[in-house]
Amino acid sequence: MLINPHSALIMVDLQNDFCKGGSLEVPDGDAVIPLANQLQAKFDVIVATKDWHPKDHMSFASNHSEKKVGDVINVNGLEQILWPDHCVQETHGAELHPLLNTFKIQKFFLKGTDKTVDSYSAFFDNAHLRTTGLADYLLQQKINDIYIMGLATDYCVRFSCLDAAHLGFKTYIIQEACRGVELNPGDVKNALNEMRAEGVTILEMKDLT
Ligand code: VGL
Ligand code: ZN
Repeated sequence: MLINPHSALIMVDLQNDFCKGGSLEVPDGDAVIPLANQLQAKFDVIVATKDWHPKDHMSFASNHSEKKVGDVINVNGLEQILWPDHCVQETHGAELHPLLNTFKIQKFFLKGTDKTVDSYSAFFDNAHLRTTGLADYLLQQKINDIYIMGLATDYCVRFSCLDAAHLGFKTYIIQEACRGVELNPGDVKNALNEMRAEGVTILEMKDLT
């Protein structure tokens, strides 16, 4: 398929902590980095997100006594999964994967910076109270179509795709260029089905050549 000129590539959380040896390693997460580099050649508007937490972030199990990774707590009425400490601001784990090309990235959008609320989506925090500025940025550049890839399929990629579709962007996910945490078997498949049901188009790399 042809990529129309009013398209943007959004690369989600291609950070060390989600890759091999990282604290919240996504299985085979590194495999998407070369695909991110290939995809960038096809786009003029390219943005990237970074999960960017203060070290006292409430999504870290370590910040709750008597809780462990994987436990689910309730924060202001929202379910919150507790994660290992990850993507702490200004640490190696929060840096982009060293093999990711960055010279075409126009702007970075940071999420999860407020210690009181998590933020999976590239657009809004999980309570949908604050925006990251990404939607306005894309609208200013007359973007209609959004292509999303990155980590992790069942969390940040999923919620970014759902918000993009709900905001009215024509939204594509490049399936092979994403990997999931898969805390429970089937999470990635379910996430893709949910996205499809909400109007997101699932693409393969070969569809874009
Ligand atoms: C993510 C869990 C916690 C992600 C971020 O990037 O998908 N997952 N923080
Ligand atoms: Zn996080």
